Amino acid sequence: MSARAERSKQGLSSLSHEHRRFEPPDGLAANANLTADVYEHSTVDREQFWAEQAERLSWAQKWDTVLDASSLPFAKWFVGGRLNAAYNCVDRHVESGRGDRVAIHWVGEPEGDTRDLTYSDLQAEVSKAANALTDLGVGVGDRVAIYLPMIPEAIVAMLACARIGAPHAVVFGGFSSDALASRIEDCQAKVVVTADGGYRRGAASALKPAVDEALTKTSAVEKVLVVRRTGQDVAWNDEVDVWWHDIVDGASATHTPEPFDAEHPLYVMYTSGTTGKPKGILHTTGGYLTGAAFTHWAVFDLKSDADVYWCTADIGWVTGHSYIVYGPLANGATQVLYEGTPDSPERGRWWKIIEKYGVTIFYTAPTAIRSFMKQGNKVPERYDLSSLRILGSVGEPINPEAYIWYRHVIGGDRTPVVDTWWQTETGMIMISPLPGVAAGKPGSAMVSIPGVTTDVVDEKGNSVPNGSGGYLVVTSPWPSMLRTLWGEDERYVETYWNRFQDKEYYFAGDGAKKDEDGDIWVLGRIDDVMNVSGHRLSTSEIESALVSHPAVAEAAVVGTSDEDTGQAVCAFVIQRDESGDGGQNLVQELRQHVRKQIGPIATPRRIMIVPELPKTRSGKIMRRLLRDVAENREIDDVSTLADSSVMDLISAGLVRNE
Ligand code: 6R9
Repeated sequence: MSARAERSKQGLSSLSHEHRRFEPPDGLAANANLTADVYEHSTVDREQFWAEQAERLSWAQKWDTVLDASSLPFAKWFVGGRLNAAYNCVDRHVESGRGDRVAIHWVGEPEGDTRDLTYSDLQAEVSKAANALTDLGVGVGDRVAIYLPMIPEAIVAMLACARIGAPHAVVFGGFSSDALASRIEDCQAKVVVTADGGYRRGAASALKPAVDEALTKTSAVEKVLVVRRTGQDVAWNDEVDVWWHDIVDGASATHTPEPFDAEHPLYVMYTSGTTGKPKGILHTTGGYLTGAAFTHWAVFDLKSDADVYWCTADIGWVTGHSYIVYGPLANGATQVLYEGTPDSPERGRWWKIIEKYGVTIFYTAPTAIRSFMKQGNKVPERYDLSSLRILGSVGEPINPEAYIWYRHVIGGDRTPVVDTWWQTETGMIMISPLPGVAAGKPGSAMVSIPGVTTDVVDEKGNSVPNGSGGYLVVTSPWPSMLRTLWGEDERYVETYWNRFQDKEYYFAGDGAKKDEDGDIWVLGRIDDVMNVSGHRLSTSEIESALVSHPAVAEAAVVGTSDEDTGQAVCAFVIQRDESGDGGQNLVQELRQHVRKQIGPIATPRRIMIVPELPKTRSGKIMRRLLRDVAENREIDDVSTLADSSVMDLISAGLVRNE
């Protein structure tokens, strides 16, 4: 092994100090949807395996060919098959006698503002909305932008689009009018579905003005369909604006869904690239729905007649698409949908909802878990969370301390934690432990789910040995893979498929490590991997070390350029509520702590105690901005920050800390 490879291995092996293992509880393992033999079964004939999973859906016409890979990376799945996604998510459950089952327990942010929708209710609502959209002139293939708060109409609108074959482009309600306008323009949306506003942090927050402004920047839109949610005043243009209650509520509740080709576009979801224009990820119908339904059933061990499922994502993100709308509803699940913020009107709001509805499966993000950790154990301890049986995590690496806290304080040490790795592009969970099979390792997403083949490879695309790190790739097509970038076939090929010569691998843009058992640890985006004196160090690894110190609630690490070492480690740290006032002693102590946990090479050059960290609205830490602060640069564009005043707080705090 070269000296460089040896050094790189040392850097990566420091994660292996995590030796805790959590076996699945006996009861869960004995009744699990999947057992260990599924892995072997899925590899005997991968296409046959996915064909079996596609049988979970109702097809108007069965496919002739499972996978057409003749013009990769433009794959086609279930070629010749025809189905309707909305029929699969709604009508068929009613037809099989499950119409009275609650599909959605909706919880508005104002307390007591709740609504339950059964599958029959959903069928009527989706049918009405499909008829109304048709009346507005939306036809097969037309795009509809959806810009709504977390209210049932958001799901209804998505399914109504799917029902009439009009691909939706949901834009997160927290995005600005500029972001909305550029997305509408890119996909040429004919109709926008929005609301007067929604409730956030205890107050009505307006949405329609952003749509009005966006319409001054694009001429694609013909009609705006507006849900009345808050009752606040809105500007009105009779030629364009239509109230939902005027045309949807009165529409016929009967609508016959037409089956579409398996490869008919289902939706476009925009996601930020590293720079420049957002990418319009295109998902199609048959393969996507198969992947979302199978993984939701397998990874969460869903028992659709008994479980109450809750995913806290917003429908403006892919997690909301696959694991609030398409996966759970295709499976006939009962789920909670919550409109507001986790701490409104009080810090225990989420736990109160879990107690009230007896939530059994809970899926959230590490950033939320860490912010609850920061508040201490007393808040969740006031609630009865004993209904929970499986916890999930998604969106970023979950550091072992947060994993343990989640399992212990929220899961009462009973619940497996499934750390699920996937992306907008993959459409479905790709790497995750199966809760009835795996002995969970805090911090590791473990292995590819059955039917998926991933690997960690070097620069040339060669598989690295256990104990080493490299690039995370998917080595064969999967049913819910993105089909292209909207209107940008070339960028699709360039961004994801051209990284390795002679290898048709999907390049995920994440760094990962295989431990001695061959289990995968996702280290984060490759631009978050630092190189300090030739050692490969992961930002998340150092963040984990910092968070494992009792005084630290949350940490973000960036690599800053350094003449001597290439990059230097710079850490931003939020203190726990309960701990002392921090300052120089704490900074010294944390340096020592990281030194001890990982090694001298990882010792942060600078540690800054800050009150908040800059995050995107989906909760990802914006390391780019922190890098600017650390390198004393002018602070870059903060337009996608959830709260742009955070940067002022950090800069003010820095003056104090220097
Ligand atoms: C589903 C979603 C995708 C990126 C992905 C990776 C990070 C997601 C993760 C994870 C470590 C996990 N990511 N899940 N990193 N462990 N369990 O988040 O989609 O918004 O497209 O983000 O998120 O870096 O590449 P998306």
